[in-house]
Amino acid sequence: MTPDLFADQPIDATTEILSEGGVVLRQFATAQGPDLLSEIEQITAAAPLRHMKTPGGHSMSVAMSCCGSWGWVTDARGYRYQAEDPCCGALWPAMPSAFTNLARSAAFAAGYSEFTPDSCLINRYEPGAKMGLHQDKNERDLSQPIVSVSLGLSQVFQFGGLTRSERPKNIPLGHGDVVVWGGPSRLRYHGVLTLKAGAHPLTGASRYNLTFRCAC
Ligand code: MD3
Ligand code: FE
Repeated sequence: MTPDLFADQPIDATTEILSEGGVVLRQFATAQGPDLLSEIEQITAAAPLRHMKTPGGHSMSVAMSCCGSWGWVTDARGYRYQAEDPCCGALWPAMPSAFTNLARSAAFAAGYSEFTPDSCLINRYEPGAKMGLHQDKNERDLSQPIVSVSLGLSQVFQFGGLTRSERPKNIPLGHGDVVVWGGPSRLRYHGVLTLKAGAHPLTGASRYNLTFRCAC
């Protein structure tokens, strides 16, 4: 059976296959929303959300922080993972066990056993923030998937192909939706459209996205 034949077809109440290796687990994290938010608050008290600069000198509209052994950073020197938060030189906060367990169980539900992320990037979008089409390829082991968890306001995710020129599909991601990207989908271009203003009972005017990675 070719998953592509069933693209966009729900295979049960909460699982959608987007592509070979791309699986949406709708509402998989909804029940854990309040716990995840309180972990985010603790992490960002130590490692504040900040608008990093791209190598080209532009300030990103999404505010970012990280936890785990490795954090993703961008500045004039380029994109990379590093063990210290550049804001102050301290190690990034540890990955909470609630994060690790959620990422592992989502990966398992999508067919990847033993997923052990060493990095979690925390993205916070406020109205007007977006992320242009890009590939995630700074990770050492591309055989490992990326697990993404959306919290708060819905935002339209763009799911492209293996080349920048392939026109992306638009997929709304709402509170608690989890997406697992591995196999042939691991290097697909992707981005998110501009967040529209709204009010979410848990996150207010924001959307958070957690991406769990095996970085190093
Ligand atoms: C598809 N974040 O942090 S999550 C990122 O909503 C990033 O914050 C977006 O792209 C966000 O790098 C999208 C969904 C996602 C994450 C990683 C992927 C989709 C992916 C890696 C490969 C293919
Ligand atoms: Fe990405």
